[in-house]
Amino acid sequence: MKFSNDFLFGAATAAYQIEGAIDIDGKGLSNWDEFVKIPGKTFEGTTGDVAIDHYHRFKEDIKLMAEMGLESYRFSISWPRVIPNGVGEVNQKGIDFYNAVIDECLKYGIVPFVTLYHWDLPLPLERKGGWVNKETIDAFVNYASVCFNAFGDRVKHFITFNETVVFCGHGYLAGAHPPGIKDEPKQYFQATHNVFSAHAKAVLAYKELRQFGDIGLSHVFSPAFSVDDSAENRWAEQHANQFGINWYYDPILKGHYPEYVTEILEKNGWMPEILEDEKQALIKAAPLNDFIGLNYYQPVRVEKILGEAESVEHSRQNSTGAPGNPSFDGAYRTVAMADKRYTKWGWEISPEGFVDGLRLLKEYYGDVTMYITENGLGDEDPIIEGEICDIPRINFINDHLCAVKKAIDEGVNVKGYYAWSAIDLLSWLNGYKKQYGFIYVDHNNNLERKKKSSFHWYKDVIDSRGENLNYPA
Ligand code: BGP
Repeated sequence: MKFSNDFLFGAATAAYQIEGAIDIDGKGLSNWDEFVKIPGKTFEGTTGDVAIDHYHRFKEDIKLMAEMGLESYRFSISWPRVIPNGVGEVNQKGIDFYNAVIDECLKYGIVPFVTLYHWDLPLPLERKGGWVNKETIDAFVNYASVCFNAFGDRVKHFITFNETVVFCGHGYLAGAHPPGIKDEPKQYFQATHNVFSAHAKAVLAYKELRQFGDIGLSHVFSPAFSVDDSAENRWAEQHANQFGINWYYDPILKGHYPEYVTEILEKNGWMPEILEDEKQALIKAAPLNDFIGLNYYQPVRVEKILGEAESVEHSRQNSTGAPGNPSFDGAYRTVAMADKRYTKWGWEISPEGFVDGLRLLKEYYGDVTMYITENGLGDEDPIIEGEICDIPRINFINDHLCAVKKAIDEGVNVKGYYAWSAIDLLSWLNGYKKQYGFIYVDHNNNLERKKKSSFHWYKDVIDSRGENLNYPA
């Protein structure tokens, strides 16, 4: 029951959620630095101004990760720390910081897995239209090239974008992430297309440098399953997966969009503007992607909306991931089911859905290399006699690693697993209350770090290469 020796056991974070130091050492402001200051946008007004102060404590944090036996650390680079205005001058102190983080990882033999864009867009670019503005594509490719040149000698795994569906969906449909726009499907599809174009052009730029590393992108993977066997709900499942999976992976892996979706976009006037050079970049880059990343937290259970389309009053609460909303096009709704298990935040716990979803991806995209770039349990961890006893997290990760092993044994090509998160950090909309880490951060005591039960458990899993997992009978 061991995972192969080249399988990477890792854990992940993202810059805005850990670094703090938002205006130190030449860093420019990001769209998030501004957005979190708008009243009501985040849980109890929490911000990443200080976060967990990783900017000043990264050595201590990476030392702990090494002690945990982590083989790989996925973290993101803050674009405005590297290029404060998004374009133009490069901030050497930003480059120095990430060089130090990378070198610290390598000192312990930890493989750095670097995300270039985990949602913090330089503010001047957001002001000029953000991802709807095509200038952002070139700005990203330039920023990516700066990173390849600065870090590519030591970083051999790059993720261009994290979860396009989340930052564009929340940005242009739900209004819950910057730029806070609601119900604008035309802008939403334009933003996603611009992101895919930026990805494709960055892949081409990377391959031209011949740095002999791997590049891909990460998508939140929430496979849709019908609530029952009825024809209409089966239709809802297909429809949801076309919009939620194929729209996101087809342009990357096949170099073109799924016809099912484009026909609907044409009919509704939602089709994005696709320039010829972007079309060519997608086609050329498709075979050059080395992997896809999957962030799996939960599947979605769907049923078709019969009759009048429902509308939803968007709020922070109904944008934080629990089922219960109609789809943007009013075609189906996501539902919580009586026979399923849910977290305190209403996210379904389903390792079975993970295996089924991985099977589905294999069916769609064949033998593509995959990394699970996020998976984990958001919880309020119990503290008993000073110990952080996060047993539910241990059970969650155990069951999901077993699901990954099962899929691998069935021939799905998964090369690594990154728990979300390495250390407790800021949840974008849920503040510091929702914890994910192996390492606890005490916000009442100078951000002191403390190992949780799961820290010791994950170390044992890595040491035994998964042999001591509690596999289902
Ligand atoms: C993913 C993001 C992460 C992280 C995680 C947990 O979508 O890539 O950055 O935040 O979700 O989400 P939450 O903090 O909302 O529970």
